[in-house]
Amino acid sequence: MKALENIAVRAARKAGDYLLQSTEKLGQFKAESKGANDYVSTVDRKAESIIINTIARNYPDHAILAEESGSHGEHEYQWVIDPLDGTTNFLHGIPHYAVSIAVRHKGRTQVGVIFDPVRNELFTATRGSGAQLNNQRLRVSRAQSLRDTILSTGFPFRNKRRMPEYQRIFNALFEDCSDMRRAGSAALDLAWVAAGRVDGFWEFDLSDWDTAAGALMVSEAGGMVGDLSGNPGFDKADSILAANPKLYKVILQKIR
Ligand code: 2AM
Ligand code: CA
Repeated sequence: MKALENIAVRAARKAGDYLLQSTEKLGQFKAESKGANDYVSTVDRKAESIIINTIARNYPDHAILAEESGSHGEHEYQWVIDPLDGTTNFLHGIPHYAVSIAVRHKGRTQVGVIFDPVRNELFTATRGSGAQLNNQRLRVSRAQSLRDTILSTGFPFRNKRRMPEYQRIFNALFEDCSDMRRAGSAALDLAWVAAGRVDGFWEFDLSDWDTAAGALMVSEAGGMVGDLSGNPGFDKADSILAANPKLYKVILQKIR
């Protein structure tokens, strides 16, 4: 597994460094209508091909599931890739986005890597070996109730019909927690739960590549990941909830 993690780290760093360099040119395109949008799509695809080429040089047979190019190949090992998580932030020049790479064996995530190039923070996890930030061991927060907690969330901005359902949960949790954050990168939200910077994270309608690496990160840091109905074998497409095991239960009770 260490060999797989090393390749995932190499790919994530290369792509992240490329993203960071690319922000410098963003201003030039902002003046044109759709200019910045098209530029970011190009950057996104290029970052993805940097990652896929790095993997293919080492593991040419492995299967890939990537946000931009979709699913290709069939193999016991599958790499799940989000080359730019936090696209909206990136587009607007907000320095909060990441590269997320997971490696699955027979459907089970074994390695997760999330790289934040802006802060040069590398989050890594290998199943059974814990989670690290720049090689320092991570642990989820110890909060036993919502009191004094900060919860991170994402708005259902692509599916605004879910706003009433979202607001009901938001209101219930906001009553008891200290405050909420909406930073705009689900991969970093999960990495920050693993790091204990935020006590929990919840969002609707995410994709596999947003959460694959982060979910392993949280569980290897002692946390729990499931959905807002309490399913641990969760359907990420519906919702995700991550927190320490006790707080996870407290949140479910509060929103029920
Ligand atoms: P992205 O930047 O790669 O698009 C923000 O709320 C989070 O939701 C980001 O992690 C963003 O990933 C993700 N996201 C946005 N739209 C999405 C969609 N239609 N499906 C899945 N994830 C989405
Ligand atoms: Ca994403």
